[in-house]
Amino acid sequence: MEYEILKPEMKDGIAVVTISRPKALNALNTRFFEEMDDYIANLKNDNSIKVLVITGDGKAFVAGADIAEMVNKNKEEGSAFSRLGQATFRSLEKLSIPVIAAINGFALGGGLELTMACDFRTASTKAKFGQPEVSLGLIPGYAGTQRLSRLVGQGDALYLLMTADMIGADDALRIGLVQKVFEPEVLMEETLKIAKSIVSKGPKAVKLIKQVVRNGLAMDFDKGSELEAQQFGSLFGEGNEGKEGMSAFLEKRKPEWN
Ligand code: DAK
Repeated sequence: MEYEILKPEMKDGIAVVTISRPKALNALNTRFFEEMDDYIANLKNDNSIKVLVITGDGKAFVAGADIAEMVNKNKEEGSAFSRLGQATFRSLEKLSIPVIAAINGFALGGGLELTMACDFRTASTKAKFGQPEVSLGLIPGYAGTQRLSRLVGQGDALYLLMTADMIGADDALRIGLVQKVFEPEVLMEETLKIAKSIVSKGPKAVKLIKQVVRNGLAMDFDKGSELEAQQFGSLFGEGNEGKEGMSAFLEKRKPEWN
């Protein structure tokens, strides 16, 4: 599929996809979701990619779902748009590799929800965050109510959702909405350093971390711990990643991952 909105790049096991529709502050429209579905499907078949970074072009990461496209939809069309977006966000979240949002500017509404479907977030000091849906007489529709409250806790989530206030990168860092903040000119460079550091780690272990943390959160503590124990064990034994990593440490050499 030819992309009009996505700008994909790949280097050294890291895929970077830039959302580029700057005239509408990269607002999410049907075309975006179709392209993203295609992009995710291709990534799933590409074992050379170990980490995905998503960023935005211009002054926004994504300023929300496309209000101009949504405004004239009837109920059926609104539901179809909703299902399309929800499915895309779920398949992004279910990718086995780590996904990092590098938030260069506005991350509002559906844009903030997109970052929350990623595994963690880095941000420029110029980034702005908010869930302004209530200003439009809406509520978030891409699981923003669920993911935000799980990420930052009930009080900060309800504050952001009820007031529609926009917060800056420092506040986002303080409440745990983003994990690192960088000056705008080094955001990508620093984010790629983090991605490279992950690429150097045991690839199976990295994928298991994602699987155990994400699946474990949907379980009670004991079941989650049992899942951890099972997957911990799967890394042991001849030919397995844990064996290689621990042997390399003891032999004072770099591990050679398969
Ligand atoms: N959609 C469409 N166009 C947008 C847009 C958006 N979300 N945000 C900005 N634009 C367009 C503006 O209309 C403007 O277009 P022109 O007038 O130049 O043609 C252009 O981008 C530049 O924007 P501004 O001129 O407004 O730029 P400023 O720097 O002055 O302001 C701003 C930046 C981000 C503060 C402002 O643009 C703004 O407030 N934008 C709207 C932000 C917003 O409300 N976002 C949330 C959208 S609602 C659901 C699923 C999802 C959702 C709901 C339900 N279901 C599954 C049920 C999600 C809803 C949303 O995300």
